[in-house]
Parts: sequence; structure tokens; C-alpha cells
Amino acid sequence: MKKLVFILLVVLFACENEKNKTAGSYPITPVDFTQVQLLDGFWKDWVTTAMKATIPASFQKCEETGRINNFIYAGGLAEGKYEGKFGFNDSDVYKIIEGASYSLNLSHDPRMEAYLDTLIHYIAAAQEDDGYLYTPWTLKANEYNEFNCCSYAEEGQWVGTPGASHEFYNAGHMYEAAVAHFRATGKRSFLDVAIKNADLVYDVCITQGNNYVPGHQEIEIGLLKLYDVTGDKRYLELSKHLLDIRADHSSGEYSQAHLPVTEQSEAVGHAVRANYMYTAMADIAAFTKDPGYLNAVDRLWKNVAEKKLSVTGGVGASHEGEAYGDNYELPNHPYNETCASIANVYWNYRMFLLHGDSKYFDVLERTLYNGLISGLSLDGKLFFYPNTLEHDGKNPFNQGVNGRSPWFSCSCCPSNLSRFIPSVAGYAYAMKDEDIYVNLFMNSEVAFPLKKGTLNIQQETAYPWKGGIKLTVQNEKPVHARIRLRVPGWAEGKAVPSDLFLFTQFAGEAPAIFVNDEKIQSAVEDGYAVIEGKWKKGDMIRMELDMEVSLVEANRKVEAKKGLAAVQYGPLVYCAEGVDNEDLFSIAIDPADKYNVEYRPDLLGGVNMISSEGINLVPYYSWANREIGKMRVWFPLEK
Ligand code: FUB
Ligand code: ZN
Repeated sequence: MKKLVFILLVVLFACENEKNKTAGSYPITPVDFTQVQLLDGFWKDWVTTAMKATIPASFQKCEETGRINNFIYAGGLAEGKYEGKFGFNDSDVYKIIEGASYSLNLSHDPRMEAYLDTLIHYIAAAQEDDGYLYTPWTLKANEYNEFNCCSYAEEGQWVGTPGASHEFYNAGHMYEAAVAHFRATGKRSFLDVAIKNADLVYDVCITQGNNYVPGHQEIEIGLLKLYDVTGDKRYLELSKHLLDIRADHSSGEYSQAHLPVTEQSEAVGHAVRANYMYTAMADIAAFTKDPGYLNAVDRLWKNVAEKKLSVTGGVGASHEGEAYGDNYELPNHPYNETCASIANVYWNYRMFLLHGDSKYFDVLERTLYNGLISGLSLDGKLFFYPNTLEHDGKNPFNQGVNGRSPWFSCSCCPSNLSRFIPSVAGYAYAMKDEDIYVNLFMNSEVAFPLKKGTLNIQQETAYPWKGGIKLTVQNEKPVHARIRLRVPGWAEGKAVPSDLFLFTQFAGEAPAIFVNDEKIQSAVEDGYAVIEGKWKKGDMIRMELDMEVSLVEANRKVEAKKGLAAVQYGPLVYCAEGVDNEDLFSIAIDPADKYNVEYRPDLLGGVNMISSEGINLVPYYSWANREIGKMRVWFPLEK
């Protein structure tokens, strides 16, 4: 009953605000995480781990490291000084609240809901009367603490050092968290704090005409989510304004301020900043229909897909400045920050919503199954910040740690995983009129509210271990729809939607589609098998993808990958670890090698192990969960 009242409130609020909206939207409509119910399987396991382990452990770290106290002190609820090394510590709390809100949707947890209420009480207290909310600034009146951190005067009250300030960045994460909390609970407590802050930022930047350039992009995304939930066009205007004025040249390529955003063609600079910016630019392209924005994100996407993507879907290869490297600069020890992978998913998802082409999901899926979940240990409590593709077993490459770490002084990646993983079901489906898109394969139930009735579908699959995907229609009343079932590029012998990586040999059979057990020849449009029908309870659509072990080689222009090959199975990139292989660094791969694929329920939470005579491989994402030893993704190829 309580949940029903919340849902009614959310719907009423949304309807009221729809009236204010006059701007455009994406041609394709997302199917929100609230409309998808995950069922037991690969992704439910990850989400449950995030809910039960990652989120509570991360909140605990926030408590231990003063991140929660900072709100309490700034709100005058107790006395104390700002704790922490970075001005953006507030954002970790916001991100974990965002993740906890998504997880409340999956499973009702009154204790967690009450804990969030307490945190929101502290956050609201820390908000200054005019709406300003950035605890390092509010607490600056106190003398500097033992960390002598982040020189608050440079960080806050509207942009100190160009390219460095995080007050807008923190605000963006606050807005995203507040919207997620409102959507999950129907409560306005956090949303009202966010709105008050956004109204202040609007006043300062637009009404007063201050050209403040955010030091780290993020607020642009948060404002667009606020716009989406409130329908208040000022937030859209402000988001676009902050992008339009970005080219102040002061911090150059590092923070993508070197050129007007609509003139950028190459992904450069700090990779998380860049990918958050491209994400917001895609939103602006959709909401304003500005062709300059659309053309720019298209060019930038092409640049990354053709020249700057790791085989694991990670981006930001350069350790210097946590940045995108040059074209074709894809070293075997890339930086590939976990946050940059998460942002790559956000960006590619929006590119799909703009264009409806499955190639964006080919990149998204590659990132998701490889360079993103690699950042989280199987028990959900240890993290990688950079995601290397090779390890000698000794180098403390993970921010000074040799192996996974429970936290970092700059802990953006753990909190980003806390928010991303519980939202994953929101990426699986989308719709446009009578077209429904099945983009990711995960056991789930989903409802598509079509004009002439609701289409309810249950998806069953053992992906990524097996290639069968079954959709069963559950609605009693027949409803007409075109089901667009994504045929992954890898299943058609295309490693990526460019010539950056190629399968050396691809032996897989063509994907097969069945409707009610009868094999059909369906048209494939933009990478989707299109299956049209009037669907009623019990109807069944099945896709069989032939999962074969394939070798991947990089484009010859990638110096670091000359003569090397990686191993892929379905969407998964594999690696070899020292624990399964003696003398790992003398192993070479012969293209004629035959592989055995065996599902091992006892290993790494249940994985397919791939073996040939000379090598044993496990999914890349699962490495460093048994011991911290040698690891490699790319192997010399015997010719
Ligand atoms: O600056 C905030 C976050 O900290 C960035 O997005 C990460 O790359 C890390 O530097
Ligand atoms: Zn990070």
C-alpha cells in the first residue's frame, strides 16, 4: 500500500511536470530500472553483492573517513573540522545514496531507507540558507585540518583553479542521487535540497551572468536528470550554458576546455571528465536537437571506437592526467580508470537512445562485462581504480597497492560502482512506439506500456556462459509490437564496430531465431533482429548465439599490440593468471590451438574456464580474486 502511494505521488508529480516541458527528448525511450525486475542469474548476483556488500561497506568507509561527519559539522549538528584529502569527498556519499536508492527498488529494505533518511537530514542541514552546499567551503572558516587539504578557497564559491574545482561536480552527483532517491521512494526530502541548490546555481550563472566553468564535468548530467524529473526548462538551459561556455582555454585539453565543445572531434584529456561531458552532450543533442551537439558527439564516438578503446572497453589509457592517450595509443598497462568505464557506458547508452543502432551496445556490452566489473571484487568489498591488462605480480599499480583495495583516499571508483551496479537492469530494454528493444541479456521481467496495451516479457538466459536467450510473453491480452532483439556484433564475427580490433578466425555459426520453436528468417536492421507480431501469453522468441573461442588482434597501427592476440568468448575477454599457469610470460598462442570450454561452478563464483594444451584462461573481470599474481590479456601469437 505504502509503495502504491509512492508510485501515485511519483506519477502525479511527473504528469504535472510534463506540462512544463516543451523541449524535445530522445527518439528512443529508456525503460527505467524501476520497470525491470531482475531474476536470479549473473546480473542479479552482481546487484545483490553490491546491495549486501559494496554499498554497506562503502557507507562504512564514508563514516570512518569523516565523509558523513563533514555534513554533520557543516550543518552545525556537531562541532568539527573538515576531514579528508579532497574537496569532492561529499560526492562519494551522494553516489552511494544513488546506488542505495536503485537497490531499494530491487528489494525493500526499511533499515536502508531509514539510514538514507538520516543521511539526507545531515545533507539538508549542511545546505546553506541560499542553497549552497559544498562542505569543504562551508567548513573553511575553521582553521585547516591536519591534511591541509584541497585549499578550499581555490576549490569553492564558484570555481577557484580552472579545471580543478569540484563544487559543480559535487552538485551534479547530488542531483543524480536526489532524483534516484525520489524515483525509488517517492520522497521529496533530497529532491528539494537538490532543487534549491540548482536554483542557486541558475541564479549565479544565468541571472547574474557569471561565466563559471566547472572544473570537472558532471553537473551537466545531474541538471538534465533534474530537468527530466521536474520538467523545469531552466535546468536544461543551465546545463547547455555550462557546456557552451566551456572553451575558456584556461585548463586546456585536460578538462576539455581547449575548443568549443561543438568543435571537438578527438577524445582528449582526463577520461572521466571527457566521458561525462560527452554523456551530457548527447543529452543536449536529444533535448535541444542542436545539430552542432549531435555532430560533435558522433565525431567523438567515432574517434574513440576507431582509435582509443581498449579490448576490454576501458578508455583513458594514459597514466599521466588519467587521460585519453593519442590515437592508437593502447598500451598493455593502460590506466583505464573504473570510473571512465562507467562513464563510457553512460555515454554509449545515450548514443543508442539517439540513433537506435546496436553498435553502441556492442561497445557498452564490451565495457560492462570486462573493463567495468573488473573494478569490483567478487565479494563486492575490494576495488581496482586503474584496470591494467598485464601484471607482473609485484607492481603496486592500484594507487600504491599491489592488488585490490578496500578504499582509496580518492575513492571515486568504489562509490561509482556502488551507484552503477544496482542500476544495471535499466540498460537492458528500451522502446519507441510499438518497437521494443532487447539490448542486454539478463534474467528479468519487464513491462512495456505500449499505446494499445502492456507487453510483459520474461527473459531467461545463461549469458555470458551460454548463448541461448529466451523471451516468453506473459500478458493475457494480445498486443502488437515489433521486438528488436540485439544481435551482438561479436556473434557475427565483428569484434568492435570499427577496424580497431578484428577476430583472427571466427568459426561461430550465424545467430538463429525461433518463434514458438519455429526457425524464422528475420530482417536485421541496425544490428537488431526485427520480429513483428501480435503477442499473447505463452508466445516464445528464442535466439541462439554460437559462443566460440575467438582470437582478437588489434589494428596494425597499435604499436603495443603488434604480434599479440587476446582471447574472447561471447562478450567476455579472457586473461591468464599465474595461479592457473606456470611461466605465464613465456606462453604463446598458436592460432591452430583447440580450446576446451568448461563451466566450473566452484571457480570464481561460477565461470567458464577456457583451456588449451598450454594455457588456462578465466574471464578478465574475475582476475585477482584468488591471489595477487601475474596476469596477462595479450599473448604473443605464433605465426
Ligand atoms: O576528480 C574526481 C574524480 O577523482 C575523477 O573523476 C577521477 O578521475 C579522480 O581523479
Ligand atoms: Zn574513479
